[in-house]
Amino acid sequence: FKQKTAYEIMPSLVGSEMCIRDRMKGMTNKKRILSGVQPTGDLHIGNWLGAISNWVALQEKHETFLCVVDLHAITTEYDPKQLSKNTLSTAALYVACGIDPKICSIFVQSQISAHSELCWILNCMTPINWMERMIQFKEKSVQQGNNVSIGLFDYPILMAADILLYDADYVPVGEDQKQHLELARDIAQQRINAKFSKGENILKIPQPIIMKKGSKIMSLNDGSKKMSKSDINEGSRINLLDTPEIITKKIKRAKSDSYMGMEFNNPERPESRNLLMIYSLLSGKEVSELENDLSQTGWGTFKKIFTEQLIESLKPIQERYQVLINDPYELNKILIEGKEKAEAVANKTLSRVKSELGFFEMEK
Ligand code: AQP
Repeated sequence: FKQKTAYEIMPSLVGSEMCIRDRMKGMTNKKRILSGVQPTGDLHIGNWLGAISNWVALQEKHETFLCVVDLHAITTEYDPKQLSKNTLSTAALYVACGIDPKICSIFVQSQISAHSELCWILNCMTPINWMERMIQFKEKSVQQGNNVSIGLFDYPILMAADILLYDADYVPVGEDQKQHLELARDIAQQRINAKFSKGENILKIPQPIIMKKGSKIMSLNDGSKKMSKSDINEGSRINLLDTPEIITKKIKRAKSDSYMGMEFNNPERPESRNLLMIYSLLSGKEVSELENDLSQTGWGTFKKIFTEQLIESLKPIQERYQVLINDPYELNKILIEGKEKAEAVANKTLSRVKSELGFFEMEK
């Protein structure tokens, strides 16, 4: 996998104002990053190409906090027997994908109670009609039928708490999370800073980082639908831990069309566009070069080349994952160290928010 460097900080959102943390920071001048993935199942290539690979590209130059957002994972139906296993496996995949635990803090969200506490405070500050606009809630609640939890509705506020606790400058995410990021900014700016700051801002206003390529990898069954862990059809996605046999089978069955040659910009061919994008990201070749090379190639041949590339790109991740998942001592150590660093930052922000919002403080 060729590391991407082309990303954009959403132009409409530029301008992260100074906050109290900037004045007090001292420890490092690096800009801070916060991001995470829910342990709702096996991570797929969309999570990798749209989010985790960006963290890898950014980690050297930023102070990076990466959580496994397990509190988010219970906002939809889940299996308690799988939660802890998926949490560990997600953390191991961060490292297997190239995150260096020596320079990044990797931790589990539910281990730091400040996330839930700040979430409650932000709940009380956020107008309900802001929440009713959230597209992901609308989409996911349709899938849940009569079983929609308050947690699912509240998901974006918990996400805002995750981000704001770390005074994150940047939040690298896929396209689907952009609206949630905008909400976090609005809550911080309009409902906390504007109402309660006496001078400097209480909370940092974060900016999303969305990669120009790979920010929305689509389903293998429907090129107009996002690839997703919760899609009931397992064949709609390639998981990072899929074996070569499974990958081959899934790509063979992936939706194609009746055209000859691969194209990127034909609106009638979303599946061709999606696979070309993935192939370009994995091979490091430009889409235009691929379109040229593959203009006379049929789906059968392309799928074979594509499958080989996928298997080759995922192999090193799978090998590193196997080493780590079989070394619970090492994984635990990474998560303990990550938690210690993250908790210190989170608790500091929470105290600051509580103090500025008028909560009673014990005499020391
Ligand atoms: N298809 C995708 N293409 C690019 N980026 C994606 N992300 C998710 N799907 C794609 C990005 O991965 C990060 C982690 O996502 P998440 O697990 O926190 O939740 P999600 O966005 O809801 O991802 P899924 O896979 O669709 O999970 P489920 O089905 O459990 O909801 C985010 O940065 C996201 O943008």
